Amino acid sequence: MLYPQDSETRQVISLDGIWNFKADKNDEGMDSKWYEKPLRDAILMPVPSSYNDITQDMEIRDLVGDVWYERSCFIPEAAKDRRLVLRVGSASHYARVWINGRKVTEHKGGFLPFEAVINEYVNYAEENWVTISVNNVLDWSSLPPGYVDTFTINSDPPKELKVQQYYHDFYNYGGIHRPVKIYTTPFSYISDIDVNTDIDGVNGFIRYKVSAEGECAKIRVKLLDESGAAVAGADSAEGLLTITGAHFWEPGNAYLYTLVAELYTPAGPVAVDRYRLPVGIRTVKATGKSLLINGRETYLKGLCKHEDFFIRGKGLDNAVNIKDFNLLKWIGANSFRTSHYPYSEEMMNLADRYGIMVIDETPAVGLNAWDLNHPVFIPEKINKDTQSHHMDVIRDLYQRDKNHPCVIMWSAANEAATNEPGAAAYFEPLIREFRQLDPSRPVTMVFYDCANAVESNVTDMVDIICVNEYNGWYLNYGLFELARQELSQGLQRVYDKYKKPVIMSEFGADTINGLHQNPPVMFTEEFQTEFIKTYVELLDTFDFIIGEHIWCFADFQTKQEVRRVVGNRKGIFTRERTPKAAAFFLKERWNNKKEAVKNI
Ligand code: GCB
Repeated sequence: MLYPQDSETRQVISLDGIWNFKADKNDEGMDSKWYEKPLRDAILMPVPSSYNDITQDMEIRDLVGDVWYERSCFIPEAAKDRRLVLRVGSASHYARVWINGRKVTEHKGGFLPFEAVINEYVNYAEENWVTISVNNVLDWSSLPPGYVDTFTINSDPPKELKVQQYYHDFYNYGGIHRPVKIYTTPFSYISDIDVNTDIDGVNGFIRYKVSAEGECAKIRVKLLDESGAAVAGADSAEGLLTITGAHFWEPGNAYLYTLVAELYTPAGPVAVDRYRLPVGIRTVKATGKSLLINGRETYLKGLCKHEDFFIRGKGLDNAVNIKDFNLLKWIGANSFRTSHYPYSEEMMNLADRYGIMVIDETPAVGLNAWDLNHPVFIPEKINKDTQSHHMDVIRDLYQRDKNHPCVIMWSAANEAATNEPGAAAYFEPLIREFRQLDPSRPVTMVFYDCANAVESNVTDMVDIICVNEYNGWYLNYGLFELARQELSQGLQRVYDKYKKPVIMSEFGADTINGLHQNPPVMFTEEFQTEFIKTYVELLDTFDFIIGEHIWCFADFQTKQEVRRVVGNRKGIFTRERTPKAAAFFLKERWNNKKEAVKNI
């Protein structure tokens, strides 16, 4: 799936801005066909943004159900001979789209884009109305999964209170979270591009395939270096480009070539469609104890992130994203995980450009009730429907992100109850699918602690084992020596059993910015620093550990519960991106620790 872009043959019209909005508090919009007429009593709502924190209305914040968005737009007459595609970057979690009252498409899943050809729905040189309903309900077939509890409040008249329940630890923000665009292509157009890169000594290779729809007489490709000079090219839809003395894409040194693909029809010598794809030449490989990037043993230094900020919740914010990359650079990180769902395409584009490696994760989080007496991999809960949606997500995620050099591995899930008997049959086809789609990248999964990784029925299926640990925080509170000893034994057991590289993919402590005590106690900045220091010093003693990702980058919003003080406070940065004391410790450590350890 190609990211919409302007070119000589394509145009992108942004529908971002202020939309009309109505929360469907009485669940009547669909039956009353709100898509047929302008919304009544609508309020204003920014797009992209979560709607939850925009108003002062708690009922809107906590709504479980549909919200409606609507705006007008014009399609110029000049676009009449173009294919028109409406594309929504993401809407959480179920979206239905109408144009001028006619249903165009619907889409399940809150973290991936969807699009539809809209030529037959639009008026030219006349106002068009786009209506999108977005439902935020999580059920057992969605990712993340959840369920809704319903209570009756004995008011007069009595009212029904719906409460969304879920096991994952981030706020269930809803709304249109990523850009909405209409883009044009010619009717004969480039529909997809696949690239796969390889290296040999100083030379780079790009195996490419350009797919097209409509009439196609010829496909031509040209590879430009960063100065714009052509360094390779071919007159075929697929093939191999050789770049002698290539610049490789490396962490911290992100060289991007541009593959210009052109489509010619029998009509003439002028390209009817042109698409420019950034390409980074690099290889990724997992071996016994190592992760190799371009054949060099590489250590991941970084943090897990969230898409989360004040007011806009999970709405795309380019200012925050660029700030975050500057903070990653400042602290000396070379990587992050898209915990716990696919991030925006805009974020992935930035990671390519900043040279930050990404573990790309599906939204499979919260597949765990944390209670062996209440298993979740059973027919009434995480079942065939969940699995089939998970499969769709894997295919769509691969299609969206396959060409990003920043993506160095796929993560199938976070902290699922993989020790339950039903988990293996659930995950086996999913992990197999990732592998079949993409033999060029390792597949991982995140286990909730060493014991889980050792006991789980799934661990053996992945190439790299990601382990989260909170020993010293959720257990053995503040007992650093004991935590270190147990963690050491646990990690050794994981490696001894599977003989695969291990990433310490989460470890951290809630820390309220400005709280101090020495010797350290929980929640103080001194404690967070000491906790992280204890872990990383231990990690340095193992040769099978290929990376450390702190939980987490910044404080973030969660649902309300007694463990959380206005959200999860394990950030190394506050939610407004102020460094806590541990940030300075990590900056010192990471800036002095080489990511490329040795050539293999
Ligand atoms: C975890 C989860 C993460 C939580 C974190 C915590 O293991 O993967 O989503 O936010 O722990 O802080 O409890």
